[in-house]
Amino acid sequence: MRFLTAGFSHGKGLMLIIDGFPANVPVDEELINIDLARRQAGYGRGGRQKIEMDRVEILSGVLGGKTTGSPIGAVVWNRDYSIDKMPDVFCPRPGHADLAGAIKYNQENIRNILERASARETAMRVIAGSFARLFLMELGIKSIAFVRAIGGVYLEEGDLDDWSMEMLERTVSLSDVFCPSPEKSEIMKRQIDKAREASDTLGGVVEVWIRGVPIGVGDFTQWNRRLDARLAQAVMSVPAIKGVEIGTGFGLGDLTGKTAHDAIYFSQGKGIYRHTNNAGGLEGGMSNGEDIVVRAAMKPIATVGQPLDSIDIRTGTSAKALVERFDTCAVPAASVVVEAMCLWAVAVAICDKFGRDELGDIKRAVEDYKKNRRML
Ligand code: EPS
Repeated sequence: MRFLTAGFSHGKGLMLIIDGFPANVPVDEELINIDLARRQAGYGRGGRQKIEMDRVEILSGVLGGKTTGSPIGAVVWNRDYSIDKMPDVFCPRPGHADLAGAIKYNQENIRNILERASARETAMRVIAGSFARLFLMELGIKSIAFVRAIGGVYLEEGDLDDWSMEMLERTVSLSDVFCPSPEKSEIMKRQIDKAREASDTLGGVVEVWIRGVPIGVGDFTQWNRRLDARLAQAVMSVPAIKGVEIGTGFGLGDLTGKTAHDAIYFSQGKGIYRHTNNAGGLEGGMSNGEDIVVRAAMKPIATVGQPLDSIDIRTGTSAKALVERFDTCAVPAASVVVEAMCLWAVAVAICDKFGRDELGDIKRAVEDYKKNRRML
């Protein structure tokens, strides 16, 4: 199962092809549109999101409300379709694809690079992730994404102890910055206001939990089949993401073996369980039945109102970097994109283990597996 995207930020639209998606998965277009709207939302977004109203148009692969097993084709049309009128760009923004892209593709006009490197492409990732979500929901697997930090304001680890997924969902949906704590949300919003006043931008940290993945998805026997490695690649592919952690991640390096690992217990009622989840639901590159927990660090958006030093790539003379319309903070949007990419990586790994042709076959394979493994 794979997907490809195409499209420019200010072109006619963005395109997605998903190849190898299971047949008979019910498709609710409104759920996809809700995910697209979540990506456009969040305090700190710029002017473009006031223009666009991203909605999916499915062109193939779905009939009678269900996938058919054929390639899925989908588009989002841009309202701001102004690519022919956009000014030429010669001064690369530090932190963006501008400089390396222009040199690599031998383009004097950086517009030819940034139109594709723009994070607008992530609308297509969200659609791919929504399809993965619709498939995983059929297997009882669900996810939640939220914002852990913006501009150095953190939701502390302990703040989420004993929170149910439902409570998280409710509080995240009520927050303008997709952070479950109302108090921290307000502080984050004030940070964003301050950055906006200073014509600056802010990054942060997003977090995704995926619940219900059966034990043993992913594989330790080859490097590229490890589910943690696939998640890391999927998440790192999101523009502006500079760090990925699974579970306690970097913090594990500070612990000893006795405290780092999640002791194993069993009871007839609960089955196999743990009291801690430092491993973030992954051991040996495989799911271990606990929540899969992925955290990602997003750098501040590279376009800033008071531009950094740069050069004119035609001459090498000093110049200020390009300033265009920009988001002060896109961390809430990034939580939606990172969630989509995690759902995609898990869906691919599920198909690797249980088959990918047809939903009923996959469901039966999962049930048989659970029945045939002791203690599952
Ligand atoms: C984006 C649309 C873009 C940017 C942003 C993401 O719109 P415009 O360039 O017309 O303002 O707001 O792109 C970037 C953050 C970037 O660095 O390229 C979107 O729809 O997500």
